[in-house]
Amino acid sequence: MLTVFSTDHLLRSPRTELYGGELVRPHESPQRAQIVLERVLAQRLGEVIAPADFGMAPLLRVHDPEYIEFLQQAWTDWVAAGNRGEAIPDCWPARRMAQRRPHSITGKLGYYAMAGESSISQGTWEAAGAAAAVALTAASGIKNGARAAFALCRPPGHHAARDLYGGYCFLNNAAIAAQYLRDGGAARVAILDVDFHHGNGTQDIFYERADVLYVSLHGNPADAFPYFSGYADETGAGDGDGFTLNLPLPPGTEFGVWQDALRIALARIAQFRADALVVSLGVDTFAQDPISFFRLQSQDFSTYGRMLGDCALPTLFVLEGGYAVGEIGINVVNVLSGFEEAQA
Ligand code: OKP
Ligand code: ZN
Repeated sequence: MLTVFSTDHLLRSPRTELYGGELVRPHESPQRAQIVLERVLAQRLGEVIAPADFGMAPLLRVHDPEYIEFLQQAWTDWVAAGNRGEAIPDCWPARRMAQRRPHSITGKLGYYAMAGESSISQGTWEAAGAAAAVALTAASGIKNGARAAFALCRPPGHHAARDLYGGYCFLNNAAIAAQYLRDGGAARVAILDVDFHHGNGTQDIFYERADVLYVSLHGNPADAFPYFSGYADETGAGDGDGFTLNLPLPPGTEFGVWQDALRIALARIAQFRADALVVSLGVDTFAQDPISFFRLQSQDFSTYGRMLGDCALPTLFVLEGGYAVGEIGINVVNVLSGFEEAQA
């Protein structure tokens, strides 16, 4: 399987994450990608290439132009305003308040943030742009007939909506890739989100569309981030009614129960007759993940990788979460190797 990787992910290296009432070292760290890359190489998964340049057009198919401008300018504006720490919002357009875009950078941070943990620091925009290019390059492999490709990208993307960042995400890499596949001729694209967290951004981007199916297994939002998205009764709207499927699962969920939910997800994807599958591949379902509450073991990632391979669809894997850094490489590559075994 082809892997696409860019060292430009290193440009996203903030010092802080707002966590438990403290500013801690971020869970979403550069080390994550380096460890996944090492495992890809050690297991000889296949060729590793750098991304091509796709320009801004494919980003603007998914994201709001003013939001993109905000991301490009945020760090500069934050520093110019005299702030000494990293850029964190502290005021949001909550219920009954004006939903307007302020001039102030602090106001803009609140306007565009769906959560407050993710500090913006120097290089964040450049790294997010490189992650999207990684996803697009891997998607172009699928478009050109590859059976599978792996976008080894960070920062992740599935919490980023058309005009929202947060949950460690800035550009929605999987959504940008799915839209690129649609624009390249795939009539129907399915997105399967196996990250522990609900992909509120991906769901929102395609919520009113019947051409991109969004299916997610995740920690019940009543108990888990992002708290305000991912309930089972969110099923799509308008033309997209019935084209979102959320399968929230409770604290302590073991692989057997998770696998039953995956079977339901894969049945819906088969019924949809997708031309291509995009997997939002987060391995924070792992039992030892520091911020999640499922109980998958490393061998379970191989088992479900084989189940994905059995779907026999052109499949693009896009890296999302996974914060048990010691095992992130093993768990990610177990999914990809399981997929390839089923193909064999
Ligand atoms: C990003 B991805 C837990 C706080 C969680 C944000 C989590 C973002 C996850 N107490 N804060 O979906 O892996
Ligand atoms: Zn996650």
